[in-house]
Amino acid sequence: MKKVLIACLLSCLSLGANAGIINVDTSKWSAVVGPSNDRNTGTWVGLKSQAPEKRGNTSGALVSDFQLFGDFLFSGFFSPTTVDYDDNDIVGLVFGWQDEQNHYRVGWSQTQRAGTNDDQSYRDITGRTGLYLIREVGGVSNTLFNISDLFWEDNTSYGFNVSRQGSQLNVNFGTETFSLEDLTFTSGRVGVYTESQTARFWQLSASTPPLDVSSVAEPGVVVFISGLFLVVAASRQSRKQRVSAQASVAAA
Ligand SMILES: [Ca+2]
Ligand SMILES: [Ca+2]
Repeated sequence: MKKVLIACLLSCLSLGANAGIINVDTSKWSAVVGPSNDRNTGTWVGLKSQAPEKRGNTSGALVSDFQLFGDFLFSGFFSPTTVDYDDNDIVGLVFGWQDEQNHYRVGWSQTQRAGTNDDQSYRDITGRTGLYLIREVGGVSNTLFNISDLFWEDNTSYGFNVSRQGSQLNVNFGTETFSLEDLTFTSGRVGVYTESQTARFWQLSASTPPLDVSSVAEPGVVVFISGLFLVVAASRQSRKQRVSAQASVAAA
């Protein structure tokens, strides 16, 4: 019985360890109207090679085919400029995405640099520039975080990751990291977006905490929970058998 229990526990733990990994395949993601002033979906290339790229001066979001529930981690890399195209507008990511009017977005602009011929850059719908986190609910924007004078650099690659731990959102985007509490959208799709900007994104990955049974997000987690019940039930049965065996010994 003990061997069976250990084997079951190991197999359950193994299922649990893999439970949170989500298969990211950007060829299945959807190009949609973004959280933008410019109401178009833009054109994305590189979806099959898992490196979504905007080569034109367009807007729009690319959102995942899966939803994340509860705690999660979404990470990757991005570069706003290409070898032959320089611009100064908005590049960002979305999460808790229901639609373009209900989501969180992290956006970053380059804006007009002093002493250059750059055009004035796009601003978020809120009028924000620099780095910002916006919560959009029913088309009403709320700024949760903003550094208005922090801008991305040309010909530079950046990393990002955004995660939820209970009510806490942790955002690392480019050069900045910040955390705050918000429970408005505890589930939704993730994605990337641009406004009037070229950009490339790569090594996108998403996961949910593998052993956190409080967030039942993936079928694997459900399997793990079933397995846990199985282990608990088996342990109880084993104990019951021992107690009844001891009772028999005592009676004898
Ligand atoms: Ca530029
Ligand atoms: Ca532009």
